[in-house]
Amino acid sequence: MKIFGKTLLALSLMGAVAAAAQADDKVLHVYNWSDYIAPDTIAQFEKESGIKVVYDVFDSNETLEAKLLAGKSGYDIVVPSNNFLAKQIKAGVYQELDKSKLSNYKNLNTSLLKAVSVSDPDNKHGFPYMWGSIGIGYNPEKVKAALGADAPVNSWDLVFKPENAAKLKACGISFLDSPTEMMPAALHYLGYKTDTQDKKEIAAAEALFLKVRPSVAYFHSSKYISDLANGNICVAVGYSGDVYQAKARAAEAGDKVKVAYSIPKEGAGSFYDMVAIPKDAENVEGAYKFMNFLLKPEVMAAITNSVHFPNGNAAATPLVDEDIRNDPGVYPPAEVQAKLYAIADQPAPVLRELTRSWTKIKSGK
Ligand code: N2P
Repeated sequence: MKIFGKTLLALSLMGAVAAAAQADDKVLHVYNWSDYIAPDTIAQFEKESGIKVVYDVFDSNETLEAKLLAGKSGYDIVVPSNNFLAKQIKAGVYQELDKSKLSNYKNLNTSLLKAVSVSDPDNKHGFPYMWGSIGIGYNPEKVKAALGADAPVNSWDLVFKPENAAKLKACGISFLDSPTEMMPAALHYLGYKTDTQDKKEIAAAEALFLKVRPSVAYFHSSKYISDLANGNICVAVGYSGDVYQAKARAAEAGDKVKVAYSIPKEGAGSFYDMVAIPKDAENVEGAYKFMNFLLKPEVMAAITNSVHFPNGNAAATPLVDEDIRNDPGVYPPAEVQAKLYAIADQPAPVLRELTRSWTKIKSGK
């Protein structure tokens, strides 16, 4: 009887465990960049798959990385930029993709896959979601009022010349809060390699930032979208699509505020954001279903139409709105692409140096 009782208990425990496992299979935890998906993408996936998505957002690689390296992030799908993916692969964060589960993988842009394979040989751990440039979002009227009709909106001089920054201070300048993306902009402006490991060159970039620091209103990697749209700031160093989203929001709000985007003539940074599955993901099957869903051309085209970033899906391009597809700020032509530099995967000591500088710059001392 006792044995029978124990067996019953064991059986009911097994039942509970099985039910919990089943419940987990019905929930997918996704961690993506903010303002990086169409309004109905998740609802569509939930309807199609019967899987409930818990969708969280971040606005910097540094935030995502802190969660991943701490372990047990709880996420099944994450979207690091490729330079961060590279070091996270080395840290053992990701599982290898079983591409036989991704029937839509063939839709990806093969030259982009090749380009990002520098961070992930043979594209074993992730595929490109969206990419873009890190340029200058601005309010043409306010910038003209501050600096005149010849304001260098197509040059990094706009924010890196202290006299220009000082004149823009009153209408508001914002910078991304990311050493790995902002320090290369200053290094490039100074004529150094963006992946330099030279302490003196990094110190020169730091000094350049410190000179314009008194004119910078804030460092933040997503707030500038609404601030550009409502005229609270006049210049933001930001991600291409985010500036275009600000422009679209301003237009929707009655077109009183104008927003424009420029890829400075000296060149600018580019980023490639990758979809990957952490090793400790709980719903791996769901993650593959979500990935395969994202690989559908119509799904990716709808996301690009909403967030204004080019995607990694070649088959989606003809489905992207013509005015977005033909906008050189969103899809840079070859001669502009040639001037973009990819943000490099720097060794840990250099990253520490960049982060130290960045903390100093932000505190303004
Ligand atoms: C989305 C910004 C993503 C681009 N708002 C930076 N990787």
